[in-house]
Amino acid sequence: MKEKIARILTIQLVIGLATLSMVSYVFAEEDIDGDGMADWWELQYFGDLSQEADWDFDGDEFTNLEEFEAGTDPTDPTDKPRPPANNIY
Ligand SMILES: [Ca+2]
Ligand SMILES: [Ca+2]
Ligand SMILES: [Ca+2]
Repeated sequence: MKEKIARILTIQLVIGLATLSMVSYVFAEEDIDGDGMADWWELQYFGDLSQEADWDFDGDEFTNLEEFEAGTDPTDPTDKPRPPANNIY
């Protein structure tokens, strides 16, 4: 009888951890200052939420929002979004 109870508790714990992971994911999408850039991303690169979406922190001519959407480093001018496909030809 005790073994059965122990197993049930283990399963509930695993379910609980999975639920916690989902909550963390939602938090990662959070955008408290409403500038379209996820706050974790702003904190990772700038250390705070003071940067605006249309600013160009590293001066590579791509806005912070464009770099966020492209997944490039907004503090590194050599890491920037690829030019539009029609410029290749
Ligand atoms: Ca934000
Ligand atoms: Ca930039
Ligand atoms: Ca950049």
